[in-house]
Amino acid sequence: MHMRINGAEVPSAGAGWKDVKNPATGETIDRVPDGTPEDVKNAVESAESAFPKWSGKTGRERGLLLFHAAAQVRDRHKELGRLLTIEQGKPLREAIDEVRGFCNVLEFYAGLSSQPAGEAIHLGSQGDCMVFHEPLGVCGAIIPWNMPVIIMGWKVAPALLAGNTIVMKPSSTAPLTALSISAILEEAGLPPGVLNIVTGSGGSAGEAIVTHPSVQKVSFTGSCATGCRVRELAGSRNKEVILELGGSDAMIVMNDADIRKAVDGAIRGRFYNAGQTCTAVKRLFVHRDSAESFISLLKVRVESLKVGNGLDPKVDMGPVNNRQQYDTLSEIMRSVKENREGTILTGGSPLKGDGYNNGYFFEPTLVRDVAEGSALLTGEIFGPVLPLMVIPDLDAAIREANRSPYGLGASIWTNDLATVKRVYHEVHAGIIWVNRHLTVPPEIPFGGTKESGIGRENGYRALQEYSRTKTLFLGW
Ligand code: TXE
Repeated sequence: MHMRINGAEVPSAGAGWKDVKNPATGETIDRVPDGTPEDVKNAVESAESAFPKWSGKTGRERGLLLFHAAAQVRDRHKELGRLLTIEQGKPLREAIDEVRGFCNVLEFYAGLSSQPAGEAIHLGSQGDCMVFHEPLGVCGAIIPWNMPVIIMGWKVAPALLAGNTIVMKPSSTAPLTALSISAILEEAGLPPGVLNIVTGSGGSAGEAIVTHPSVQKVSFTGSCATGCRVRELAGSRNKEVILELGGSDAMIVMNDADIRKAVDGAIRGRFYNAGQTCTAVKRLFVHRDSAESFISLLKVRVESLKVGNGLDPKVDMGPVNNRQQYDTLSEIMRSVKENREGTILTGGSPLKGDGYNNGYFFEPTLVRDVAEGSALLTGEIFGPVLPLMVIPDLDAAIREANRSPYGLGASIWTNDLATVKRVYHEVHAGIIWVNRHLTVPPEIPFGGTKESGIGRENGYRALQEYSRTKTLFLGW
Protein backbone atom coordinates (compact mmCIF):
# COMPACT_ATOMS: atom_id res chain seq x y z
CA MET A 1 0.00 0.00 0.00
CA HIS A 2 1.07 3.59 -0.56
CA MET A 3 0.76 6.61 1.71
CA ARG A 4 -2.25 8.91 1.35
CA ILE A 5 -1.51 12.56 0.71
CA ASN A 6 -4.00 15.09 -0.65
CA GLY A 7 -6.65 12.46 -1.23
CA ALA A 8 -4.53 10.11 -3.31
CA GLU A 9 -2.20 7.17 -2.94
CA VAL A 10 1.39 8.37 -3.28
CA PRO A 11 4.74 6.62 -3.26
CA SER A 12 7.48 7.95 -1.01
CA ALA A 13 9.94 10.62 -2.11
CA GLY A 14 12.59 8.15 -0.90
CA ALA A 15 13.20 4.68 -2.26
CA GLY A 16 12.67 2.70 0.94
CA TRP A 17 9.89 0.34 1.92
CA LYS A 18 8.85 -1.35 5.14
CA ASP A 19 7.48 -4.89 5.12
CA VAL A 20 4.29 -5.53 7.07
CA LYS A 21 4.22 -9.05 8.52
CA ASN A 22 1.42 -11.23 9.83
CA PRO A 23 2.48 -11.82 13.46
CA ALA A 24 0.69 -15.18 13.50
CA THR A 25 2.68 -16.63 10.60
CA GLY A 26 5.69 -14.40 10.04
CA GLU A 27 4.62 -13.98 6.39
CA THR A 28 5.03 -10.62 4.67
CA ILE A 29 1.53 -9.47 3.75
CA ASP A 30 2.26 -6.09 2.22
CA ARG A 31 4.74 -3.24 2.33
CA VAL A 32 4.42 0.48 2.90
CA PRO A 33 6.72 3.35 1.97
CA ASP A 34 9.39 4.31 4.48
CA GLY A 35 8.29 7.95 4.56
CA THR A 36 10.89 10.72 4.64
CA PRO A 37 10.86 14.29 5.98
CA GLU A 38 10.19 15.32 2.36
CA ASP A 39 6.98 13.23 2.40
CA VAL A 40 5.97 14.87 5.67
CA LYS A 41 6.60 18.29 4.13
CA ASN A 42 4.29 17.40 1.22
CA ALA A 43 1.63 16.09 3.58
CA VAL A 44 1.78 19.22 5.75
CA GLU A 45 1.49 21.43 2.67
CA SER A 46 -1.54 19.50 1.55
CA ALA A 47 -3.10 19.80 5.04
CA GLU A 48 -2.36 23.53 5.05
CA SER A 49 -4.07 24.06 1.68
CA ALA A 50 -7.13 22.08 2.79
CA PHE A 51 -7.44 23.98 6.09
CA PRO A 52 -9.24 27.21 5.03
CA LYS A 53 -12.13 25.38 3.35
CA TRP A 54 -12.44 22.67 6.00
CA SER A 55 -12.32 25.09 8.93
CA GLY A 56 -14.74 27.36 7.06
CA LYS A 57 -17.48 24.73 7.11
CA THR A 58 -20.03 24.79 9.88
CA GLY A 59 -19.65 22.28 12.70
CA ARG A 60 -22.87 20.67 11.51
CA GLU A 61 -21.46 20.17 8.01
CA ARG A 62 -18.36 18.50 9.41
CA GLY A 63 -20.50 16.42 11.77
CA LEU A 64 -22.72 15.18 8.95
CA LEU A 65 -19.67 14.08 7.04
CA LEU A 66 -18.35 12.16 10.05
CA PHE A 67 -21.73 10.42 10.42
CA HIS A 68 -21.69 9.48 6.76
CA ALA A 69 -18.09 8.26 6.96
CA ALA A 70 -18.87 6.17 10.07
CA ALA A 71 -21.70 4.44 8.17
CA GLN A 72 -19.38 3.57 5.29
CA VAL A 73 -16.68 2.17 7.57
CA ARG A 74 -19.37 0.22 9.45
CA ASP A 75 -20.59 -1.29 6.16
CA ARG A 76 -17.11 -2.70 5.62
CA HIS A 77 -16.33 -3.74 9.21
CA LYS A 78 -15.81 -7.42 8.35
CA GLU A 79 -13.21 -6.86 5.66
CA LEU A 80 -11.46 -4.17 7.75
CA GLY A 81 -11.54 -6.41 10.84
CA ARG A 82 -9.93 -9.20 8.87
CA LEU A 83 -7.17 -6.90 7.65
CA LEU A 84 -6.60 -5.72 11.22
CA THR A 85 -6.29 -9.31 12.48
CA ILE A 86 -3.83 -10.18 9.74
CA GLU A 87 -1.54 -7.22 10.42
CA GLN A 88 -1.96 -6.89 14.20
CA GLY A 89 -2.66 -10.44 15.40
CA LYS A 90 -5.76 -9.95 17.58
CA PRO A 91 -8.73 -12.34 17.30
CA LEU A 92 -11.15 -11.40 14.53
CA ARG A 93 -13.95 -10.68 16.99
CA GLU A 94 -11.75 -8.12 18.82
CA ALA A 95 -10.64 -6.62 15.51
CA ILE A 96 -14.24 -6.19 14.36
CA ASP A 97 -15.11 -4.62 17.73
CA GLU A 98 -12.25 -2.20 17.27
CA VAL A 99 -13.46 -1.15 13.81
CA ARG A 100 -16.97 -0.66 15.19
CA GLY A 101 -15.45 1.25 18.11
CA PHE A 102 -13.81 3.59 15.59
CA CYS A 103 -17.27 4.24 14.09
CA ASN A 104 -18.68 4.90 17.58
CA VAL A 105 -16.01 7.55 18.14
CA LEU A 106 -16.81 9.25 14.82
CA GLU A 107 -20.52 9.18 15.63
CA PHE A 108 -19.98 10.50 19.16
CA TYR A 109 -18.12 13.56 17.85
CA ALA A 110 -20.55 13.99 14.97
CA GLY A 111 -23.29 14.12 17.60
CA LEU A 112 -21.51 16.97 19.37
CA SER A 113 -21.42 19.05 16.22
CA SER A 114 -24.63 20.90 16.95
CA GLN A 115 -23.67 21.78 20.54
CA PRO A 116 -23.26 25.51 21.04
CA ALA A 117 -19.61 26.52 21.44
CA GLY A 118 -18.16 29.75 22.77
CA GLU A 119 -19.37 32.23 25.37
CA ALA A 120 -20.75 35.73 25.66
CA ILE A 121 -19.52 37.86 28.58
CA HIS A 122 -21.25 41.11 29.55
CA LEU A 123 -18.85 43.62 31.15
CA GLY A 124 -21.25 46.41 32.10
CA SER A 125 -20.15 49.84 30.95
CA GLN A 126 -16.86 48.46 29.54
CA GLY A 127 -18.63 46.53 26.83
CA ASP A 128 -19.32 42.92 25.87
CA CYS A 129 -17.07 40.06 24.91
CA MET A 130 -17.57 37.06 22.70
CA VAL A 131 -15.24 34.09 23.08
CA PHE A 132 -14.88 31.90 20.00
CA HIS A 133 -13.27 28.47 19.73
CA GLU A 134 -11.03 28.30 16.69
CA PRO A 135 -9.33 25.23 15.24
CA LEU A 136 -5.56 25.10 15.68
CA GLY A 137 -4.61 24.42 12.05
CA VAL A 138 -2.58 21.37 11.02
CA CYS A 139 -2.37 18.75 13.79
CA GLY A 140 -0.02 15.78 13.99
CA ALA A 141 -1.10 12.31 15.15
CA ILE A 142 1.29 9.46 15.93
CA ILE A 143 -0.31 6.06 16.39
CA PRO A 144 1.00 2.80 17.89
CA TRP A 145 0.37 -0.77 16.74
CA ASN A 146 -1.61 -2.16 19.68
CA MET A 147 -5.00 -0.54 18.97
CA PRO A 148 -4.21 1.19 15.68
CA VAL A 149 -7.80 1.78 14.59
CA ILE A 150 -9.48 2.98 17.77
CA ILE A 151 -6.53 5.22 18.67
CA MET A 152 -6.73 6.71 15.18
CA GLY A 153 -10.39 7.52 15.95
CA TRP A 154 -9.56 9.10 19.31
CA LYS A 155 -7.17 11.52 17.61
CA VAL A 156 -8.72 12.10 14.23
CA ALA A 157 -12.42 12.51 15.11
CA PRO A 158 -12.23 15.40 17.62
CA ALA A 159 -9.48 17.15 15.64
CA LEU A 160 -11.54 17.00 12.44
CA LEU A 161 -14.79 18.03 14.07
CA ALA A 162 -13.05 21.04 15.61
CA GLY A 163 -12.03 22.10 12.09
CA ASN A 164 -8.37 21.04 11.98
CA THR A 165 -6.58 19.16 9.23
CA ILE A 166 -4.23 16.29 10.03
CA VAL A 167 -0.98 14.57 9.20
CA MET A 168 -0.93 11.15 10.79
CA LYS A 169 1.72 8.46 11.08
CA PRO A 170 0.63 4.92 11.87
CA SER A 171 3.04 2.36 13.30
CA SER A 172 5.13 0.45 10.75
CA THR A 173 3.93 -2.89 12.09
CA ALA A 174 0.19 -2.12 11.73
CA PRO A 175 -0.42 0.62 9.15
CA LEU A 176 -2.72 -1.12 6.66
CA THR A 177 -6.18 -0.84 8.25
CA ALA A 178 -5.59 2.84 9.01
CA LEU A 179 -4.66 3.45 5.36
CA SER A 180 -7.78 1.61 4.15
CA ILE A 181 -9.99 3.55 6.56
CA SER A 182 -8.60 6.89 5.46
CA ALA A 183 -9.40 5.95 1.83
CA ILE A 184 -12.99 5.14 2.90
CA LEU A 185 -13.30 8.49 4.69
CA GLU A 186 -12.31 10.19 1.46
CA GLU A 187 -14.82 8.12 -0.53
CA ALA A 188 -17.41 9.27 2.01
CA GLY A 189 -16.64 12.90 1.15
CA LEU A 190 -13.72 13.99 3.33
CA PRO A 191 -12.02 16.58 1.10
CA PRO A 192 -8.50 15.82 -0.18
CA GLY A 193 -5.76 17.01 2.17
CA VAL A 194 -7.93 17.06 5.31
CA LEU A 195 -6.46 13.75 6.53
CA ASN A 196 -3.02 12.74 5.25
CA ILE A 197 -1.22 9.53 6.19
CA VAL A 198 2.55 9.25 6.03
CA THR A 199 3.93 5.79 6.79
CA GLY A 200 7.47 5.11 7.98
CA SER A 201 9.73 5.07 10.97
CA GLY A 202 9.35 7.14 14.11
CA GLY A 203 12.87 8.56 13.98
CA SER A 204 12.38 9.94 10.48
CA ALA A 205 8.72 10.51 9.52
CA GLY A 206 7.55 10.74 13.16
CA GLU A 207 10.09 13.36 14.20
CA ALA A 208 9.52 15.28 10.97
CA ILE A 209 5.84 15.65 11.94
CA VAL A 210 6.69 16.76 15.47
CA THR A 211 9.27 19.32 14.34
CA HIS A 212 7.52 20.74 11.26
CA PRO A 213 6.91 24.45 11.98
CA SER A 214 3.36 24.39 10.58
CA VAL A 215 2.20 21.51 12.80
CA GLN A 216 0.46 23.22 15.71
CA LYS A 217 -0.11 20.32 18.08
CA VAL A 218 0.89 16.67 18.23
CA SER A 219 -1.08 13.87 19.80
CA PHE A 220 1.11 10.86 20.50
CA THR A 221 0.37 7.40 21.89
CA GLY A 222 3.29 5.10 22.57
CA SER A 223 6.09 4.40 25.00
CA CYS A 224 7.30 6.67 27.78
CA ALA A 225 10.76 6.98 26.26
CA THR A 226 9.46 8.05 22.85
CA GLY A 227 6.82 10.27 24.46
CA CYS A 228 9.58 12.14 26.34
CA ARG A 229 11.47 12.62 23.11
CA VAL A 230 8.32 13.94 21.40
CA ARG A 231 7.67 16.29 24.31
CA GLU A 232 11.23 17.63 24.20
CA LEU A 233 11.12 18.23 20.45
CA ALA A 234 7.70 19.86 20.63
CA GLY A 235 8.43 21.86 23.81
CA SER A 236 11.57 23.44 22.39
CA ARG A 237 9.35 24.72 19.54
CA ASN A 238 6.58 25.90 21.85
CA LYS A 239 4.15 23.30 20.58
CA GLU A 240 1.47 21.65 22.62
CA VAL A 241 1.31 17.88 22.93
CA ILE A 242 -1.12 15.25 24.11
CA LEU A 243 0.80 12.22 25.35
CA GLU A 244 -0.74 8.87 26.19
CA LEU A 245 2.16 6.76 27.37
CA GLY A 246 0.70 3.56 28.72
CA GLY A 247 0.30 2.36 32.26
CA SER A 248 0.70 -0.32 34.86
CA ASP A 249 -2.90 -0.42 36.05
CA ALA A 250 -3.64 -2.00 39.41
CA MET A 251 -6.71 -4.17 39.91
CA ILE A 252 -7.65 -4.52 43.60
CA VAL A 253 -9.99 -7.35 44.61
CA MET A 254 -11.37 -6.98 48.15
CA ASN A 255 -12.79 -9.79 50.30
CA ASP A 256 -16.40 -8.71 49.70
CA ALA A 257 -16.04 -8.77 45.89
CA ASP A 258 -18.04 -11.03 43.62
CA ILE A 259 -15.21 -13.47 42.89
CA ARG A 260 -16.57 -14.82 39.59
CA LYS A 261 -17.16 -11.35 38.24
CA ALA A 262 -13.67 -10.30 39.34
CA VAL A 263 -12.07 -13.33 37.68
CA ASP A 264 -13.91 -12.48 34.43
CA GLY A 265 -12.64 -8.90 34.80
CA ALA A 266 -9.05 -10.05 35.31
CA ILE A 267 -9.16 -12.38 32.29
CA ARG A 268 -10.54 -9.76 29.96
CA GLY A 269 -8.51 -7.00 31.61
CA ARG A 270 -5.20 -8.77 31.10
CA PHE A 271 -5.53 -11.13 28.12
CA TYR A 272 -7.66 -9.03 25.73
CA ASN A 273 -5.45 -8.12 22.74
CA ALA A 274 -2.77 -10.47 24.17
CA GLY A 275 -2.23 -8.01 27.00
CA GLN A 276 -1.16 -5.19 24.70
CA THR A 277 -3.57 -2.53 25.89
CA CYS A 278 -2.57 0.65 27.70
CA THR A 279 -5.29 0.17 30.33
CA ALA A 280 -4.79 -3.59 30.72
CA VAL A 281 -4.68 -5.04 34.24
CA LYS A 282 -0.92 -5.12 34.75
CA ARG A 283 -0.78 -5.72 38.53
CA LEU A 284 -3.42 -7.67 40.42
CA PHE A 285 -3.81 -7.31 44.22
CA VAL A 286 -6.13 -9.75 45.97
CA HIS A 287 -7.26 -9.57 49.61
CA ARG A 288 -5.87 -12.50 51.60
CA ASP A 289 -9.33 -13.67 52.81
CA SER A 290 -10.45 -14.53 49.29
CA ALA A 291 -7.04 -15.05 47.70
CA GLU A 292 -6.93 -18.86 47.49
CA SER A 293 -10.41 -19.35 45.99
CA PHE A 294 -9.84 -16.43 43.60
CA ILE A 295 -6.43 -17.70 42.47
CA SER A 296 -7.56 -21.28 41.86
CA LEU A 297 -10.50 -20.09 39.74
CA LEU A 298 -8.30 -17.63 37.87
CA LYS A 299 -5.66 -20.28 37.15
CA VAL A 300 -8.25 -22.60 35.60
CA ARG A 301 -9.52 -19.77 33.41
CA VAL A 302 -6.03 -18.71 32.29
CA GLU A 303 -5.19 -22.31 31.40
CA SER A 304 -8.36 -22.63 29.34
CA LEU A 305 -7.50 -19.70 27.04
CA LYS A 306 -7.01 -20.96 23.48
CA VAL A 307 -4.06 -19.31 21.77
CA GLY A 308 -3.66 -19.27 17.99
CA ASN A 309 -4.15 -17.44 14.72
CA GLY A 310 -6.78 -14.73 15.30
CA LEU A 311 -8.62 -15.77 12.14
CA ASP A 312 -9.64 -19.03 13.85
CA PRO A 313 -13.01 -18.27 15.52
CA LYS A 314 -12.21 -20.61 18.43
CA VAL A 315 -9.13 -18.60 19.43
CA ASP A 316 -9.27 -16.41 22.57
CA MET A 317 -5.85 -14.82 22.18
CA GLY A 318 -3.56 -14.17 19.22
CA PRO A 319 0.20 -13.56 19.05
CA VAL A 320 1.89 -10.40 20.27
CA ASN A 321 2.31 -7.93 17.45
CA ASN A 322 6.01 -7.82 16.70
CA ARG A 323 9.46 -9.26 17.25
CA GLN A 324 10.50 -6.52 19.67
CA GLN A 325 7.53 -7.24 21.97
CA TYR A 326 8.11 -10.99 21.75
CA ASP A 327 11.80 -10.69 22.60
CA THR A 328 11.18 -8.24 25.46
CA LEU A 329 8.55 -10.53 26.97
CA SER A 330 10.75 -13.61 26.59
CA GLU A 331 13.65 -11.80 28.26
CA ILE A 332 11.51 -10.59 31.18
CA MET A 333 10.19 -14.11 31.82
CA ARG A 334 13.70 -15.58 31.55
CA SER A 335 14.80 -13.19 34.29
CA VAL A 336 11.73 -14.01 36.45
CA LYS A 337 12.64 -17.71 36.25
CA GLU A 338 16.39 -17.33 36.71
CA ASN A 339 16.19 -14.87 39.59
CA ARG A 340 13.11 -16.45 41.20
CA GLU A 341 11.16 -13.20 41.02
CA GLY A 342 7.86 -14.97 41.69
CA THR A 343 6.00 -18.28 41.51
CA ILE A 344 4.84 -19.07 38.00
CA LEU A 345 1.43 -20.72 38.39
CA THR A 346 0.98 -21.33 34.68
CA GLY A 347 2.65 -20.38 31.38
CA GLY A 348 5.84 -18.35 31.32
CA SER A 349 7.29 -19.20 27.90
CA PRO A 350 6.99 -18.49 24.20
CA LEU A 351 4.79 -21.02 22.38
CA LYS A 352 6.67 -23.10 19.85
CA GLY A 353 5.86 -26.10 17.71
CA ASP A 354 2.83 -27.15 15.72
CA GLY A 355 0.63 -24.28 14.65
CA TYR A 356 2.90 -21.72 16.28
CA ASN A 357 5.86 -21.82 13.92
CA ASN A 358 7.20 -18.36 13.03
CA GLY A 359 4.42 -16.62 14.96
CA TYR A 360 4.96 -14.42 18.02
CA PHE A 361 2.86 -16.56 20.36
CA PHE A 362 3.30 -16.46 24.11
CA GLU A 363 1.68 -18.57 26.80
CA PRO A 364 -1.00 -16.91 28.94
CA THR A 365 0.96 -16.54 32.16
CA LEU A 366 0.09 -16.12 35.82
CA VAL A 367 2.83 -15.29 38.36
CA ARG A 368 2.09 -14.94 42.07
CA ASP A 369 3.95 -13.34 44.98
CA VAL A 370 6.18 -11.29 42.71
CA ALA A 371 9.34 -9.98 44.36
CA GLU A 372 9.84 -6.29 44.94
CA GLY A 373 11.89 -4.72 42.17
CA SER A 374 10.88 -7.27 39.52
CA ALA A 375 10.28 -5.79 36.08
CA LEU A 376 6.80 -7.34 36.33
CA LEU A 377 5.95 -4.63 38.86
CA THR A 378 8.20 -1.72 37.95
CA GLY A 379 7.72 -1.54 34.17
CA GLU A 380 4.82 -1.76 31.76
CA ILE A 381 4.35 -5.41 30.83
CA PHE A 382 2.84 -5.32 27.36
CA GLY A 383 1.87 -8.95 26.87
CA PRO A 384 -0.14 -11.85 28.34
CA VAL A 385 1.62 -12.02 31.72
CA LEU A 386 -0.37 -11.31 34.88
CA PRO A 387 1.52 -10.67 38.15
CA LEU A 388 -0.59 -11.26 41.26
CA MET A 389 0.06 -10.28 44.87
CA VAL A 390 -1.88 -11.17 48.01
CA ILE A 391 -2.52 -8.13 50.26
CA PRO A 392 -3.59 -8.01 53.92
CA ASP A 393 -5.84 -4.93 53.72
CA LEU A 394 -6.94 -1.88 51.77
CA ASP A 395 -4.09 0.28 53.11
CA ALA A 396 -1.56 -2.11 51.60
CA ALA A 397 -3.50 -2.29 48.33
CA ILE A 398 -3.55 1.49 47.93
CA ARG A 399 0.12 1.77 48.86
CA GLU A 400 1.10 -0.90 46.31
CA ALA A 401 -1.18 0.49 43.59
CA ASN A 402 0.60 3.83 43.90
CA ARG A 403 4.07 2.24 43.80
CA SER A 404 4.39 2.67 40.06
CA PRO A 405 5.70 5.51 37.98
CA TYR A 406 2.52 5.18 35.88
CA GLY A 407 -0.95 6.50 36.66
CA LEU A 408 -3.30 5.64 33.81
CA GLY A 409 -6.12 3.57 35.35
CA ALA A 410 -6.97 1.35 38.32
CA SER A 411 -9.93 -0.74 39.37
CA ILE A 412 -11.46 -1.68 42.71
CA TRP A 413 -13.67 -4.76 43.04
CA THR A 414 -15.94 -4.41 46.06
CA ASN A 415 -19.50 -3.66 47.12
CA ASP A 416 -18.46 -1.31 49.89
CA LEU A 417 -18.92 2.40 49.19
CA ALA A 418 -16.37 3.49 51.80
CA THR A 419 -13.73 1.36 50.05
CA VAL A 420 -14.64 2.92 46.69
CA LYS A 421 -14.36 6.38 48.22
CA ARG A 422 -10.87 5.73 49.57
CA VAL A 423 -9.58 4.21 46.33
CA TYR A 424 -11.08 7.03 44.26
CA HIS A 425 -9.41 9.67 46.44
CA GLU A 426 -6.10 7.96 47.19
CA VAL A 427 -5.07 6.02 44.08
CA HIS A 428 -3.28 8.20 41.53
CA ALA A 429 -4.78 7.52 38.12
CA GLY A 430 -6.75 9.18 35.35
CA ILE A 431 -9.64 6.74 35.72
CA ILE A 432 -10.86 4.55 38.58
CA TRP A 433 -13.25 1.77 37.60
CA VAL A 434 -15.50 0.03 40.14
CA ASN A 435 -16.26 -3.66 39.42
CA ARG A 436 -15.00 -3.17 35.87
CA HIS A 437 -11.69 -2.60 34.09
CA LEU A 438 -10.47 -1.65 30.60
CA THR A 439 -13.63 -0.09 29.15
CA VAL A 440 -13.04 3.32 27.55
CA PRO A 441 -16.08 4.51 25.57
CA PRO A 442 -15.72 7.75 23.59
CA GLU A 443 -17.96 9.66 26.02
CA ILE A 444 -15.43 9.69 28.89
CA PRO A 445 -12.18 11.65 29.12
CA PHE A 446 -9.18 9.39 28.88
CA GLY A 447 -5.55 10.00 29.87
CA GLY A 448 -3.15 9.54 32.73
CA THR A 449 -1.23 11.16 35.52
CA LYS A 450 2.45 10.76 36.48
CA GLU A 451 4.45 9.09 33.67
CA SER A 452 1.31 7.96 31.87
CA GLY A 453 1.19 11.25 30.05
CA ILE A 454 -0.43 14.63 29.72
CA GLY A 455 -3.68 15.87 28.21
CA ARG A 456 -6.92 14.02 27.67
CA GLU A 457 -8.50 12.24 24.73
CA ASN A 458 -12.19 11.48 24.24
CA GLY A 459 -15.21 13.15 25.74
CA TYR A 460 -16.39 16.67 25.13
CA ARG A 461 -13.12 18.10 26.45
CA ALA A 462 -11.07 16.65 23.60
CA LEU A 463 -12.67 19.24 21.34
CA GLN A 464 -11.07 21.90 23.52
CA GLU A 465 -7.69 20.15 23.17
CA TYR A 466 -8.00 20.73 19.43
CA SER A 467 -9.10 24.36 19.55
CA ARG A 468 -7.98 27.66 21.01
CA THR A 469 -10.08 30.55 22.20
CA LYS A 470 -10.13 33.95 20.55
CA THR A 471 -11.94 36.85 22.13
CA LEU A 472 -13.80 39.70 20.47
CA PHE A 473 -14.08 42.70 22.82
CA LEU A 474 -16.88 45.06 21.86
CA GLY A 475 -16.30 48.46 23.55
CA TRP A 476 -19.49 49.91 22.00
O1 TXE B 1 6.66 2.22 21.04
P1 TXE B 1 7.08 3.61 20.38
P2 TXE B 1 7.10 0.73 20.67
C1 TXE B 1 4.65 0.83 25.19
C2 TXE B 1 4.64 -0.65 25.54
C3 TXE B 1 5.58 -1.23 24.53
C4 TXE B 1 6.61 -0.12 24.41
C5 TXE B 1 7.44 -0.11 23.14
O2 TXE B 1 5.14 -0.82 26.84
O3 TXE B 1 6.16 -2.42 24.98
O4 TXE B 1 5.85 1.06 24.48
O5 TXE B 1 6.61 -0.06 21.97
C6 TXE B 1 6.44 6.27 16.71
N1 TXE B 1 9.33 10.52 17.11
N2 TXE B 1 3.52 1.20 24.36
O6 TXE B 1 8.59 0.65 20.58
O7 TXE B 1 8.49 3.58 19.92
C7 TXE B 1 6.43 4.83 16.21
O8 TXE B 1 6.81 4.77 14.85
C8 TXE B 1 8.03 10.39 16.76
C9 TXE B 1 2.37 1.66 25.07
O9 TXE B 1 6.35 0.29 19.49
O10 TXE B 1 6.72 4.66 21.36
C10 TXE B 1 4.98 4.43 16.48
O11 TXE B 1 4.16 4.97 15.45
N3 TXE B 1 7.41 9.19 16.70
C11 TXE B 1 1.42 2.30 24.18
C12 TXE B 1 4.70 5.14 17.81
O12 TXE B 1 5.65 6.21 17.89
C13 TXE B 1 8.11 8.09 17.01
C14 TXE B 1 1.21 1.75 22.84
C15 TXE B 1 4.85 4.26 19.05
O13 TXE B 1 6.15 3.71 19.07
C16 TXE B 1 9.46 8.16 17.39
C17 TXE B 1 2.43 1.25 22.25
C18 TXE B 1 10.08 9.45 17.44
N4 TXE B 1 11.37 9.61 17.79
C19 TXE B 1 3.51 0.97 23.01
N5 TXE B 1 9.91 6.91 17.65
C20 TXE B 1 0.17 2.80 24.83
N6 TXE B 1 0.25 4.00 25.36
O14 TXE B 1 -0.84 2.16 24.83
C21 TXE B 1 8.88 6.07 17.44
N7 TXE B 1 7.78 6.78 17.05
